[in-house]
Amino acid sequence: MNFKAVFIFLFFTIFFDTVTANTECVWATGKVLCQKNQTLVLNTIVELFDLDSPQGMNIKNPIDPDDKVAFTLVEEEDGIFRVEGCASDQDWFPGIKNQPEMYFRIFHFCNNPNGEYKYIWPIFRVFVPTTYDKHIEDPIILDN
Ligand SMILES: *[C@@H]1O[C@H](CO)[C@@H](O)[C@H](O)[C@H]1NC(C)=O
Ligand SMILES: [Ca+2]
Repeated sequence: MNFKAVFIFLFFTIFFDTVTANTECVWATGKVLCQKNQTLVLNTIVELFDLDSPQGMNIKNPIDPDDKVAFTLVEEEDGIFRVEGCASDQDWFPGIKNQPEMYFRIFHFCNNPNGEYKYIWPIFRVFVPTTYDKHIEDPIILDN
């Protein structure tokens, strides 16, 4: 057994695991409203994404599409949804945590029977064990 090789292997495994990726999990809950007819919130799909554009915020990166982390279906007319999942982001600078930038993409039928997408900005960085529940108090209005 070559202890030196084992040591070097373990060192690099641990080093790269801790330095190059940062996994965070999200527990999110919220509410969607369709003010013209609340029945139309049924079958809304709420997707949770991790933005992967290098500088975050509202710029899309066409080469490296954002990662879909989780999704859920709105099954009750109250419009309440719950979604959870984990995302992992590259840490570009050793020791500086690059936390995933989370946002919702919603596919809904409030304005159009064929459905349409709505993106909810800005991104948020609220991770387990804290539940991201901003959109319970401040529901997402789907009407255009
Ligand atoms: C609301 O939408 C549902 C589902 O399409 C429909 O059955 C219902 O008649 C609508 N209600 C009103 C008040 O328009
Ligand atoms: Ca990201």
